[in-house]
Amino acid sequence: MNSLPSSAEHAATPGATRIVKGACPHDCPDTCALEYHVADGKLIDVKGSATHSVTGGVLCTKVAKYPLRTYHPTRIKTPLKRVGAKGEGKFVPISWDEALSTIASKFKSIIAKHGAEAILPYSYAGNMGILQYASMDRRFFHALGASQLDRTICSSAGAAGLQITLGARLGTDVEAFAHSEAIILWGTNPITSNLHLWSRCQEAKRRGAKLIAIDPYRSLSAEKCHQWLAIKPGTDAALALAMMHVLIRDDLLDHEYIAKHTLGFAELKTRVAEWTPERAAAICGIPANEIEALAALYGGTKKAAIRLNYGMQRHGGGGMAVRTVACLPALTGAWTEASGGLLLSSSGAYPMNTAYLERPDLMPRDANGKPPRMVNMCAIGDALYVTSPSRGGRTESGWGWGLAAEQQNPIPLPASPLKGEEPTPIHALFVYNSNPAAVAPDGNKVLAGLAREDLFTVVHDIFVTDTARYADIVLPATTQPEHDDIHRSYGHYDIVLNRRAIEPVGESLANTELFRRLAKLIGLKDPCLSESDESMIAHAFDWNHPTLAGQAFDSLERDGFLRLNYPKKDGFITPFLNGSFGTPSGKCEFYSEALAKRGLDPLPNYTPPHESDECDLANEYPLSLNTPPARNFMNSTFANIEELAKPHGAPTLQIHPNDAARRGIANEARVKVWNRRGEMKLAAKITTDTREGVATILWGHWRDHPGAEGFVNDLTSQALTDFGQGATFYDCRIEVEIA
Ligand SMILES: Nc1nc2c(c(=O)[nH]1)N[C@H]1C(S)=C(S)[C@@H](COP(=O)(O)OP(=O)(O)OC[C@H]3O[C@@H](n4cnc5c(=O)[nH]c(N)nc54)[C@H](O)[C@@H]3O)O[C@H]1N2
Ligand SMILES: Nc1nc2c(c(=O)[nH]1)N[C@H]1C(S)=C(S)[C@@H](COP(=O)(O)OP(=O)(O)OC[C@H]3O[C@@H](n4cnc5c(=O)[nH]c(N)nc54)[C@H](O)[C@@H]3O)O[C@H]1N2
Ligand code: SF4
Ligand SMILES: [Mo]
Repeated sequence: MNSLPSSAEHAATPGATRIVKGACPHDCPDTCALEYHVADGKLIDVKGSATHSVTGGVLCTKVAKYPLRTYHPTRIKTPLKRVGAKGEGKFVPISWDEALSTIASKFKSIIAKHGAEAILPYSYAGNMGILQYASMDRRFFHALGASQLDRTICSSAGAAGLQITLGARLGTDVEAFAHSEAIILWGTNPITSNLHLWSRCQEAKRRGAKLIAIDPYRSLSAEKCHQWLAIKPGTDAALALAMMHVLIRDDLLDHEYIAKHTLGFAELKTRVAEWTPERAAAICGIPANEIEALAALYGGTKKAAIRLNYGMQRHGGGGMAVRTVACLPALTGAWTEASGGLLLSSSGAYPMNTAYLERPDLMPRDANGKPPRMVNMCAIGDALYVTSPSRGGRTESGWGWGLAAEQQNPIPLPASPLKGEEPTPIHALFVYNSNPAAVAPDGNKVLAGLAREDLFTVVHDIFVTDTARYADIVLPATTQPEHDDIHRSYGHYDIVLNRRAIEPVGESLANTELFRRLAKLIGLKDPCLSESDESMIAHAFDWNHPTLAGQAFDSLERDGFLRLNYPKKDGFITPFLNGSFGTPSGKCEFYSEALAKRGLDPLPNYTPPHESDECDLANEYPLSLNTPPARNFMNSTFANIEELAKPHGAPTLQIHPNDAARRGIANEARVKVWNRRGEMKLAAKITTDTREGVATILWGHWRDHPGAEGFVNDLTSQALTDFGQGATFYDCRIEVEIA
């Protein structure tokens, strides 16, 4: 490991508290600047930085209790070897030497027998630090020639939608929301998932702004807005098209902005002429007069901000929905006000040295110059479990995945995510920063895959998660105060530095150090595979880029954070004030030539969900299932911390009184929820918080949570979105009955 860096070096008097600057690593747009309070080498408290304006000295409940996680009694402290059956969770401690040499020799024999593509890394955003998320790990798997993982589980549909319309992942400055006159929370629940944006919304509300939530579920945030529009899941694009219809019909437009900075207004006008509020009302389940009022409010001020988030993306038409909603601010000229516009993600703002950090050039190429195959992480169930393109047979082949595909899932399956004539099955899975047994859709298939006797699985984590229970080797990972890192954000425009404050707990190793050691042991020779964390931190951004002009690493070290240079108005970043969109035309593209060239609809449109009210399954499975994240957890992270899990309680199925009455379900009755993919038993909670026709389970528990049998993601689907090949967790039909 590296020696403790400068900020941690000040040897304090015994008992005295030392403060080390950090960054929150969790998958949250706020990327708070932290202060680690350390006494006698122990982390005693974590506070939000008061000088970092976005954080404002405030943390969410989860991270405010961080020492509980860092020193949790169930933390993995040494490498472990499985001694029970896969899934049983029985392990014995082993040394790092034994663990790493087992992995190295297993990988070598798999490569010799099946080729390196039989090895698949599986990682996501357990740690969003630039180093711990994607640096040495990527270099290692690239040099090995392993299959590539397409990391699509969260934001790829929305990223693709934004790219088409705006050409960039940039948006309204989170701090400018405080000055908006109208705020639309569209498919987002910031009290849970974006606390520091919510505090700005509240400030705007106190100043007289009108707040509206568009959501099938009356979330904690929707409850505190002036109005809740209970939209039918997956129909947001229809609503946006009708809003544009009204804006154009009533001339609530910024003609100058449209003329200068947009492309295809005439074509858009023709398209939305068909989208009367009445037509949209029939699709969205929102009355036409409410659509009219929403459009009038939105068009009545340029200080109208849309916080658009993932609710609408996790449906078959999610990419098109984002592309369509993203057209709104250019029509009214809301981009000309700092407190107008739209925010989905700001992650595209940073001048990243991605090629340097990840070294894709290390990947081997086949005779046609193609790099190793790509496996979509949303379809890990199929990728692990169905190892043949014929899908039915092969149970006898020694791949050992047991149950026949038909037996497991009688509905027609999507094409195998393993491309090629006779694809090589995955023989080794290396999981870190993720928990696929809990977070990936179609969980029964994921578990059947993880249970394959011929699959060698390694899990690097802080706890024995639902996935780690299936591992052959489990490796202990550090928590954020135990390693160095540098962060970008997807909700603000700052770089935040994280300095190591304490020694690693037990024998835990950071992701970067793990892959450095493994590369050496396997005999991978490229010098980049031994680069230090400090050097990668220094090279993570292009410091000569205009967005960093006049800024220096030294100030980052001193303050813990710094803000990128972007056009400002009233002191806030206002990215599209003067147009400068990232699209091929440099304009906001109502009409997209890039889509037309691919034979796709070049204009905004409504694409129904895969499992819509009109689909073939709707009679058998009349309800939609919505499974957004719970406030006290971070995806499946924190759900094992008693102090956070207890206040949340057992999972419940929230169901509308009319849907409950039709099924004779009383409040708190135990119900069975099922579809052709899986089932779950839990208590019903009858409430008008979820719209009729939609049942809601707040998600984040681990599989073995008391009070429920079965699991949320056993019900969800591996089908992908229209753009970006993203996940469709909320595009899910179910039926419910008394258990
Ligand atoms: N506390 C906490 N914070 C988190 C997370 C967590 O698990 N816990 N997860 C983090 C991650 S990984 C992410 S990606 C973000 C997610 O951040 P957000 O996208 O803001 O997620 P939610 O806050 O759940 O809000 C999604 C809302 O969309 C609604 N919804 C579902 N379907 C539709 C639809 O078709 N249309 C519309 N309009 N709304 C719909 C849901 O009911 C839900 O209220 O949050 C991050 N922050
Ligand atoms: N039903 C349903 N399913 C969903 C969603 C939903 O809304 N509904 N949301 C989806 C979304 S948006 C996302 S982003 C995914 C999230 O999926 P994941 O990114 O897999 O999120 P987590 O469940 O938090 O798992 C992260 C794991 O990484 C570990 N970890 C943390 N830090 C480190 C580290 O430094 N090193 C290593 N090696 N491990 C570390 C944590 O302990 C944890 O076990 O889930 C998706 N699944
Ligand atoms: S999870 Fe989000 S709100 Fe909580 S401390 Fe981390 S960045 Fe801040
Ligand atoms: Mo996510």
